[in-house]
Amino acid sequence: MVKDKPNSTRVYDDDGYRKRAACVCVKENDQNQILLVSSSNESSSWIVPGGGLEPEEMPPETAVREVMEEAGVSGRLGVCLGVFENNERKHRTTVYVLHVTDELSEWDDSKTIGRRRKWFRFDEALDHLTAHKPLMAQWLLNIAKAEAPR
Ligand code: U71
Ligand code: MG
Repeated sequence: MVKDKPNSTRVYDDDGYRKRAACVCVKENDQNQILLVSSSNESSSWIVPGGGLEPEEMPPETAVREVMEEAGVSGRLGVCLGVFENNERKHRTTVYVLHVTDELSEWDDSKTIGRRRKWFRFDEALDHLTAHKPLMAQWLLNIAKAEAPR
């Protein structure tokens, strides 16, 4: 099922959940560094970049596209951490690890909505997400299990 919203089209699964994809962005040579972006609605809170699938898109494409749009970074797509659902907001997000190798100085959301990005130590990123997006904090805890680098 698809549904239009301004500038994009939302895609839903059979349960009526909106389909999303996202990347937990880690530094290529230092997996203890996690990149977060400012929230579009609340610029003082930090979130994991991601967004809704477009029609015909597969989750890995969406994840890479959203991270470029929202954070202006790209790199090597790593493991899939799983599909995480938000029952309150009715969406499901397929989450990948992205090993970041390239950072643009300007990107779509920096120019259009002044979205910021920032590298955090793993524990700092976890604290921010726990405070404002506790379900996203779970994504981070999964990376520790999936790649066990620290
Ligand atoms: C917002 C909605 C929204 C979602 C948006 C959320 O714009 P964004 O990419 O930063 O994320 O805002 P956020 O996480 O930055 O605070 O949440 P909010 O609670 O602030 O209204 O998410 P939710 O409420 O559904 O959880 O989703 P829609 O449905 O309003 O578009 O955008 P999302 O899912 O990332 O999509 P996209 O493709 O625009 O990036
Ligand atoms: Mg988004």
